[in-house]
Amino acid sequence: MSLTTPRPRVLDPLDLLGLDDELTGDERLIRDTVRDFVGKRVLPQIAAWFEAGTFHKELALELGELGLLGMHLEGYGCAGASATAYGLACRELEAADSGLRSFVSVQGSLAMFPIRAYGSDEQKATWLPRMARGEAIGCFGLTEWDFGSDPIGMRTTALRDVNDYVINGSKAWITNGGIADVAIVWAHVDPQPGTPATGSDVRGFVIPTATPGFRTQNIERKMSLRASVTSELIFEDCRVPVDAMLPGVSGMRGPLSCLSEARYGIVWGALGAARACYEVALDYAKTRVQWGKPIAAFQLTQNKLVDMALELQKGQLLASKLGRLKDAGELLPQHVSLGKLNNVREALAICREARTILGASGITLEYPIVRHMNNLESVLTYEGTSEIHTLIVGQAITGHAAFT
Ligand code: TGC
Ligand code: FAD
Repeated sequence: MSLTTPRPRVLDPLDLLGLDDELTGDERLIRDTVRDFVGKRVLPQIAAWFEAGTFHKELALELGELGLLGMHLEGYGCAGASATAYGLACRELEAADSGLRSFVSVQGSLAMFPIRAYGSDEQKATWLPRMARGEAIGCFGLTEWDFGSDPIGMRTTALRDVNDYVINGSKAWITNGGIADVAIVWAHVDPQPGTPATGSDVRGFVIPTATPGFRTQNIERKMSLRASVTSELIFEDCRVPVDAMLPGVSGMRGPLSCLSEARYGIVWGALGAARACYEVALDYAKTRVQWGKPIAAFQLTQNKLVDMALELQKGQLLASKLGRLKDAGELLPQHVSLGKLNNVREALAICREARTILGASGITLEYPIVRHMNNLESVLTYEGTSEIHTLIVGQAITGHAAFT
């Protein structure tokens, strides 16, 4: 006989299995704090920001005040939160907009994480406290115009000149680039002409964006992630001292390990965007009347809603499991690929299905669905495309690398 109090036998349409009931008190507090923040500060304005194509930089300070920047890191003003808490924050931020979660992912996982994990004491002390407070904004430059999924071939170089490195090249599609104070930039160091690039000479540099020879150019006319800044970083004889190099890592493991951190956040974040679309579609279906009854009463609409709710729960189970693995130090990059592949793919499918339930209304910015849908097109591509994550998992289960 069970001694626990039976739960009321009513399904929560947004959480059929009651998965959030398993959260700790601290995790619920983080969930509710972020939900409250985006509800008051972001949701009332996000459609206008998206339409105007602007990111409001002052949000950085507010996110810092909430302790969300680098929240899964220890020390230097970072909150040291659990992987699950970090995931929940990403989920609730992305329920508002993927651009907001992108900002937090890049700041915490792509810019602060490499400094925390591989930086010198001086780099950590200089940047991490200010970045945690949102006073300094970071970006991460790996991709180049000609090297996206296969970054090893990057052309950006850092050549040693006495006590400096001189950096030349460019990075493309860089989130936060045009508003950043510091860039984590990956480059081949002193490459030998004519030698095939293996990636072993790739090193990371911590570069203040005010350094002479460093400029940025924003990428305009995006139809996705419009409330996020995306830029090109350009280096023309950009001279940095040797101690700008991250001393603790060399080779592709450096940037790829940062990607694992950020991809983990996306596994959770995508669920937020999908949940927001499902919630709107469910409400709409209950009130939109055709043939004299709510469209929610039609079997085909119910079929859509049930599939959406089911995929949301499956995605949440996956994210929760990855969170437990991460906290136990057992999370493999391939686990993260499985999560990113599934949850972004399913989130996009949920948003598209939700859009059909709203009919014509679904295409306007009066509702969040088309915004989330368009945003998720970027999320499907960045941090490793769905094809690349398929190949990573494919290699793990067959033993054959099929990238080339
Ligand atoms: P490979 O030879 O397999 O590995 C090289 C070294 O790296 C290690 N490693 C990882 N470590 C941690 N996490 C991971 N995910 C790792 N993947 C590999 C590996 O163990 C090895 O270490 P070591 O010590 O033995 O040397 O790797 P590869 O260089 O052949 O890479 C293959 C491939 C295709 C998987 C990789 O290039 C890849 O993931 N490509 C996708 C590129 C990508 O995701 N770019 C993202 C750019 S950043 C971005 O999009 C930010 S969006 C920001 C936002 O707004 O949210
Ligand atoms: P490509 O690599 O050219 O791929 C094109 C297509 O070919 C894709 O469908 C891909 O899956 C497929 N493909 C490629 N190789 C294979 C293969 N071996 N087998 C099968 N199919 C394959 N990068 C950063 O470094 N920092 C950032 O902050 C950042 N932010 C971004 C923000 C936005 C809004 C966007 C859209 C991108 C951002 N990126 C960033 C870049 C992003 O990581 C790349 O776009 C992504 O890695 C894919 O590279 P690509 O666009 O060059 O596509």
